[in-house]
Amino acid sequence: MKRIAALAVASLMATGAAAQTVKIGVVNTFTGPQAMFGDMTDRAFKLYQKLHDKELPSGVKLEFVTRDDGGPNPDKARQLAQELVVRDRVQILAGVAFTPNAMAMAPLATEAKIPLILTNAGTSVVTTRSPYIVRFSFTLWQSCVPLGEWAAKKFKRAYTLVADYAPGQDAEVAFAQGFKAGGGELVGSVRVPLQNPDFAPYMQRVKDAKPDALMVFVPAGKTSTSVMKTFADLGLAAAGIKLIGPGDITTDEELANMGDVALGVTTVFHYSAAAERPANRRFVEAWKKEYGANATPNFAAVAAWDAMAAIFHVVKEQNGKIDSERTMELLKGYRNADSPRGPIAIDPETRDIVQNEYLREVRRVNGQLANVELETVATAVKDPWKEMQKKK
Ligand code: VNL
Repeated sequence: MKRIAALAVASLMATGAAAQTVKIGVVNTFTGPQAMFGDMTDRAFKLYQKLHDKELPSGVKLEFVTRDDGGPNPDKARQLAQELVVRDRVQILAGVAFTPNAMAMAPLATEAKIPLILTNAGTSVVTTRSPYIVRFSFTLWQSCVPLGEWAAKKFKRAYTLVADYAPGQDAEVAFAQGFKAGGGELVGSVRVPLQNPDFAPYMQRVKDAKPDALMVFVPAGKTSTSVMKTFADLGLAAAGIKLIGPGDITTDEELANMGDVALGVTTVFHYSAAAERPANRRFVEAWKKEYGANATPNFAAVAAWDAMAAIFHVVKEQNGKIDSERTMELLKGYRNADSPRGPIAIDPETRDIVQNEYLREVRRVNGQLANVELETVATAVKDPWKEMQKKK
């Protein structure tokens, strides 16, 4: 062991100004109904690097070691993260679509003192599980409180249907809080299995209750499309029930697969590929140039894009010699006034993202379905759940 270390040092010295490689371990979902998360994140990481590579200090390189957790599977995620840290000696961990996986990785980040940069996992509590976690995605509380407040102005009676795990529970509780505060009446709420759900019996129950609106949260991807289809097939739209939710249910890349049933669905979210901000136009244009005219980045892509910009920042500031404490210090003060989603910042106190929330409606734009931003319903939103905990 000692001899190997000595050899390594000798060979570094022999090459003079040694090339500095920063190793980043990625755990994400590349297979199953939520495979788009891995794909979007990977594409965003690669595109950012390609366009910004020259900004890295000379001799500094980023190396990615990427692993598929296969979906909501905390044991697998923990094991992969452990291998990345112990065997591959990564200096930063990134990615993670599913909350239970991020929760399982948190103690490892703490023990190994390795920053874990989340590009999805949106349950509020996640960032409290390790001082080494920083989140570049969103929380369900950020979108669902303003969604509930907006819905209360439009609808008297609402029903909620959420995937039965942590972020679904956050969405349900946050929406109820906003909706009831605005004077709305919640007539029912149902939680559906996370894996392989058949939405039909639940949708039938909702239809029978005759609410004005149905708020849905499910993990974004193919599952969003099956919700949309069942909603239409069982005649809820025809019965005059309005479908609303956080943007996961109208995830940009699935709109074409959903078809006209998605028209008019209203959501609150922090990112739409259709947003007119110049930074977003440039981002979407670069994406299409790289991945084809039919490729559309979504919220997972923008989270990874912004996370990579932050990784570049910490690598540049440290000249490629990554120290975990210094990295966390830099990430805590991180801000970007010009993200494709608008201004973002990391709250130094909670290490969670601060961002705007937009009210959007699915409309046809130039022949294609798009999440058209109608208004900014909340600016510079800190995670409302954490703000509430502080007051307790
Ligand atoms: C989560 C949140 C997962 C939103 C999602 O899809 C999503 C999570 C995998 O925190 O687990 O769209």
